[in-house]
Amino acid sequence: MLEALNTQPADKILALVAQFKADPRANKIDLGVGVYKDSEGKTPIMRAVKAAEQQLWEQEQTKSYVALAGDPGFADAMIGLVLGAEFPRAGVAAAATPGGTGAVRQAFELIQMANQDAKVWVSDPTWPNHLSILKHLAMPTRQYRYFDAQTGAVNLSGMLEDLKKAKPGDIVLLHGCCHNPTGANLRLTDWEHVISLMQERGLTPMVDIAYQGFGDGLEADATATRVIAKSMPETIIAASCSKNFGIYRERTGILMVVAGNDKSIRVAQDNLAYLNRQNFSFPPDHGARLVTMVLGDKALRADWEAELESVRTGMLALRSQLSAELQRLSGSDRFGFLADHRGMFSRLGTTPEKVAQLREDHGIYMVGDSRMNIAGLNAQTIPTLAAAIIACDI
Ligand code: PLP
Ligand code: TYF
Repeated sequence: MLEALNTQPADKILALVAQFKADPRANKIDLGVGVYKDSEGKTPIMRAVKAAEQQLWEQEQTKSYVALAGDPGFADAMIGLVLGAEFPRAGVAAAATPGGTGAVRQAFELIQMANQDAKVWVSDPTWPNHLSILKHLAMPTRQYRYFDAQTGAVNLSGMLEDLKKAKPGDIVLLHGCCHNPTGANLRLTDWEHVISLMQERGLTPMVDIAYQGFGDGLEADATATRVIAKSMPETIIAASCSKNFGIYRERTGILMVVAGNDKSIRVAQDNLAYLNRQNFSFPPDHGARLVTMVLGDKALRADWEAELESVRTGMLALRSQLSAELQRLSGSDRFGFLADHRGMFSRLGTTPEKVAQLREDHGIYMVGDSRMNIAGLNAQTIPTLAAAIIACDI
């Protein structure tokens, strides 16, 4: 049987992790996989998460199953975090999933069950796993223009022009904030245009929000998602807790479906639980419980917010320093976009050959499309990176 299988294409981001590890150079710099690192290169367990974990260890009485859609308390807490405390709970169906990726996968399957012909429109570029899962599910997929390589900003007119070709019932996959891989994001006024177009054409938004709190702040990063959910008749939201709670390996995420009428919510809730049962039955609980504890306890929540805020402002400082250093060395403003980008990533906007040159000649590892993980830098490595970028004539 097994000889009938073909080997599968490797995940290019994850392949880079192994390549970096194998590089013996002491001064190598890892700007690859999207995991937050502090100035010492460590990915810490957040203080509030550690405290919640200790409480949980002391208080948890059973490890029995929870529910197919996960703990309703987790759904309540996450709906509050993503959609805001005022958002009507009755208008949301939700199910816990293994990570944000699990939510993306379940969302695609839900779409497929509802409408086999729906095309999923994704940004060009988008997170490679979006395309890979869509391909695996054999779902019709289209790309809309998104990134303007000249300016390093969003190509809004190209995006709108392409989305005008979408048919009623099609899905538009949007990054709620901190676009991966480019770092370029829509402004609120731009979002209004996208929303109007989706309304006019009868399109359904699917928001993937994996970096809430990494861009402009916890509330600001959720604004677009909230406006979409309020403006559209139906909205699908896949949220990840991996980055903002630093609980990557706990596999914590949630799929939400927002709709205007009770019947739709009931049937969506039923289908979310059904899909969980088909794919893995009960979702993991440990990370979800920690998130619920942190969000539900005043002191833990305040501490978590403070730590997340220092992560966010730290990355912003790295952006400014890199942009300023490149301005100094290049004598131009052409790297100013690095300071305007938000989240963990920025697309430098150079060729795979130059990316290979940075790796081979300078020990600097970034994804082949020139995506850099800003959190992989620190005050000492920024001048090295800037000098290498100039030396490679980028
Ligand atoms: N969506 C995007 C755009 C991402 O960058 C990520 C990566 O972390 C995810 C979803 C989901 O991540 P996870 O499955 O680790 O929660
Ligand atoms: O884009 C990233 O680097 C993160 C982490 O298959 C990641 O989202 C990368 C690849 C992957 C899963 C997660």
